[in-house]
Amino acid sequence: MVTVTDGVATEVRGDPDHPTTAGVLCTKVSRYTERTYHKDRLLYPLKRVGKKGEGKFVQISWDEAIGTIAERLADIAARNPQAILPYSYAGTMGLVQGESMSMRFFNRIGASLLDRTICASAGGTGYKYTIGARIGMDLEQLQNAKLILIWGGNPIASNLHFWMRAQEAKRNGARLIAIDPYRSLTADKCHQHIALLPGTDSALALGMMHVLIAEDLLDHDYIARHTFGFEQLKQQVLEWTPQKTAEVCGISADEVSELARVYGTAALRGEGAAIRVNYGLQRVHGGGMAVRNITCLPALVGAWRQAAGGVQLSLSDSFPKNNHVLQRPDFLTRQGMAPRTINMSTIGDDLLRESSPEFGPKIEAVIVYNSNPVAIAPESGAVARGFAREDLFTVVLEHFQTDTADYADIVLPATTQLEHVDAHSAYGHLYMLANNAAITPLGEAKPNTEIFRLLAERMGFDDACFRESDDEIAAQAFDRNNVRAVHFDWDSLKKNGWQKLSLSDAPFADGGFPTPSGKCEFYSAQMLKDGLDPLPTYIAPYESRASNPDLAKKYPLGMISPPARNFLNSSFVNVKSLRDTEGEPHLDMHPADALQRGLVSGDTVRIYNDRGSFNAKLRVTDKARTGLVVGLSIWWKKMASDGKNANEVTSQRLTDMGRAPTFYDVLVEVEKADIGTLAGISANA
Ligand SMILES: Nc1nc2c(c(=O)[nH]1)N[C@H]1C(S)=C(S)[C@@H](COP(=O)(O)OP(=O)(O)OC[C@H]3O[C@@H](n4cnc5c(=O)[nH]c(N)nc54)[C@H](O)[C@@H]3O)O[C@H]1N2
Ligand SMILES: Nc1nc2c(c(=O)[nH]1)N[C@H]1C(S)=C(S)[C@@H](COP(=O)(O)OP(=O)(O)OC[C@H]3O[C@@H](n4cnc5c(=O)[nH]c(N)nc54)[C@H](O)[C@@H]3O)O[C@H]1N2
Ligand SMILES: [Mo]
Repeated sequence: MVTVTDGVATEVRGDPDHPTTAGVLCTKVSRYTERTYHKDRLLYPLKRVGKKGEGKFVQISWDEAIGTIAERLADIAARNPQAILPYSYAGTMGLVQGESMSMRFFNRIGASLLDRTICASAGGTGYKYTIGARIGMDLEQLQNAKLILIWGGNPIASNLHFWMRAQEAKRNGARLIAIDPYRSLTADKCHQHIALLPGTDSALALGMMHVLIAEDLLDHDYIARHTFGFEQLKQQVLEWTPQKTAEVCGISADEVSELARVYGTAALRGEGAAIRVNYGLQRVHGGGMAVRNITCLPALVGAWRQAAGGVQLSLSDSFPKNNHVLQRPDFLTRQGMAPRTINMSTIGDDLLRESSPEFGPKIEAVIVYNSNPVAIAPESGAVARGFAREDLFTVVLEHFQTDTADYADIVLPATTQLEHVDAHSAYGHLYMLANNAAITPLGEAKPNTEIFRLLAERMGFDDACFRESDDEIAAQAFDRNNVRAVHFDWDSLKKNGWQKLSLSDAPFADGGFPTPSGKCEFYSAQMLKDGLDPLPTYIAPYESRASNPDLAKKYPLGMISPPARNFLNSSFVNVKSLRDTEGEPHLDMHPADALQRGLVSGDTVRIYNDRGSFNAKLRVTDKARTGLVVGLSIWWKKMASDGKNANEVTSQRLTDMGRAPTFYDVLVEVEKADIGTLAGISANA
């Protein structure tokens, strides 16, 4: 809800009647007006006049901007449309301002497709192999749970509305257990914190299954009726004794056994045993398998029988989105085109690739919207080198002059959520949402849709879908033929703001998993076909002391870079009140590791490996377990004293499934930074 006085938005509030949020907003979004009216908002189209990355631009007209882009894209498309690449992700997750008009445009051109893997595809894939779809327990049942495992997530920072319900459950007597290598804000407030080594969650789940089976903490009826492959699973987990599990995870054998017992007992008593499996544990080599293994647990103990039991990763597939209508992939088939797919998580390497029969044409143009790849993509030294290519044509649609916008040839000012219309699905709750425009666009900013409409028109695409208004697109966002959304009506959604999907409270109380067998698949034939182990297994990190001792001699510390509470990925970093709360880039290190290196709190340290380095202010704290350093993220590079951020040291290696990045599968060494160099940089800044 937005308060507007004389055409100016003065306050953004939560709707107290909305059941999931109950009127509460996170710290970031409550500052959304400060962000919208920020003095640095991009208000006019710009053309680069300095070197790439330097950030020197002059204002141009919309007519010149659209003309220049259309001409350049038409020229490239005439030779090979696949040399054009869209690059977009989570700036807005709206169905209209995300991938609707934009994808229609790129499909009409026949541009390369983008594999949108940067966030959730590893776990999403593991989850789907096991239970069939990204469906799970409804957040609105959580307050009734008696046990909540918060596994690889920090909801106080990243999912406040989950945390509100977890608190209510706690007041009702629930036990909260955090499984996280770092004592995050959330882990600190749980009854118990299991600080395992990063990337070892799949082993912990195997160890739990071992104990559940060995101690017969099983729902035999649920297993018989609703699962597939139990006998093979039994064999598979035999070796995962609490002792072996404890060694791999760097915890005690008692922690493994106790966790299994507490979990199995709560579920078998029908008390509501809930698992919130999040994203932190997916950003490692075996991230997909970790989620798969965890997703097997509720079926073993029959936790799905209770509405307040089961597991939630994402509820995305609950929403019947009309992607075919929104994005028009039929433009490709009709033109007989089957463009290649570029993985957004390897954009660094891919921008630097020459044409070849395997790769296809060299990338000649990138259109970036809703994303800031120079800051957020892994191994960002390579990403920046790619965007610095003189022969690359780059267009960036943005609110601000981000690290990526500095490399653009043309920057286009985009509207914020206060200025445009959108329809939203969600991944943590079950409401369809309408985003009405509260104010008129600032300056000459335009919605993403309008920008692609103008480009389509200038390129002579006269298909009717390019003339649809944002309301017309939004009105088709959900599929009314699907039982969950039969009641969807854009006009009433616009009036009411939100509308819950029609779904039962406990999705798998009586089985009905949307897998090939119709059961929860402990054994997955599809995984075998896809070249994976069909049964739950352990996949070690690429970079850890146990899996890569040679590398660990040089770089002995693991590093993770999860979201800072006051930033949303790299959004909001330039909002002063929020940045002031975070202060400056920090690195948390355990006292024993600091002592060994002669480092103390307040030191400026250099974190480095073969891929690159960045500086941060050291905080010596036992929040980080030994052997692990933590740099809360994602800072704008240009707002750091050395112009770098944590992604300088992350790698472009991909997860076991889902082709996702391995941001938290990294070894580094840390030393005191050379203050001389630093002083030089800040003097120039
Ligand atoms: N404030 C804020 N909120 C956000 C975001 C943000 O940037 N800022 N981003 C949004 C987005 S895009 C996403 S995807 C979600 C992410 O939301 P969550 O999945 O909750 O992710 P994080 O907050 O990153 O919490 C990840 C936790 O996992 C831990 N972790 C790291 N490695 C491992 C591991 O190997 N095993 C286990 N068990 N834990 C590990 C980290 O220490 C961290 O505490 O949050 C969304 N919400
Ligand atoms: N080291 C490290 N790296 C990470 C992560 C991590 O935990 N650690 N997390 C990863 C995850 S989970 C994710 S989801 C990605 C996120 O990466 P991105 O999806 O790139 O997210 P943001 O960094 O928030 O950048 C979004 C940009 O879109 C712009 N924007 C917002 N709304 C609009 C709009 O309506 N129109 C246009 N044109 N622009 C808009 C914002 O101003 C912002 O600059 O980062 C990943 N990178
Ligand atoms: Mo994400």
